[in-house]
Amino acid sequence: MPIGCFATGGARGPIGSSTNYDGDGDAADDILTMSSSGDVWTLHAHWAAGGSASATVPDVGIGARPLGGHDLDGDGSDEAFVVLEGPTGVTILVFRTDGCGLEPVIDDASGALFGFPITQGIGHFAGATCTGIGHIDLVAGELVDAATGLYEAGFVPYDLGRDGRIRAGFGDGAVLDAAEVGAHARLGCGSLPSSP
Ligand SMILES: [Ca+2]
Ligand SMILES: [Ca+2]
Repeated sequence: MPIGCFATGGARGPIGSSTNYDGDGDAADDILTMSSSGDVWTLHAHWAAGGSASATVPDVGIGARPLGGHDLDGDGSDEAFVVLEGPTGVTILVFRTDGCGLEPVIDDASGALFGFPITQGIGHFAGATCTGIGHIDLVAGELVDAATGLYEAGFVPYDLGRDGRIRAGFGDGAVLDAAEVGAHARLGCGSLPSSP
């Protein structure tokens, strides 16, 4: 049983929107909060045993808030999911606990932060499903035939490695009707809200 993360100093307790998760895997609830100062947004993990860790959240549009935790790679510690609010939907960023610090999950192909959209707009949609330890499937599609209401969708599986980098696998395509789009245009990762 891990003893959990702690540090001397650092603010303890929620600042604005907060949510519980277990970022250090000690089975005690830690707290995720967001703060902003000018254009700089910062995610904070407040450890149950005391102290906190933080990471800068880049490219925040309208606003950002912590969504909650899900152990994406099965190492016993929750990854932190953060919602970036945009004009046409939301993008989800994922942060992992590295030692007792917070680090963003990196897209191995681009070297940039890994982010995925959850949207359902006019003629397009995107969603994501956690499909097993280390795996997340992203789906996105567009309306291709207004008369029949059929969407052309692509599914791509991603694997999160213990190095904190996430890698795309081979994608697959499908044609979906409106009801199927509604079922896929959401987040499906454990107890996280499906429509962030
Ligand atoms: Ca904990
Ligand atoms: Ca984990």
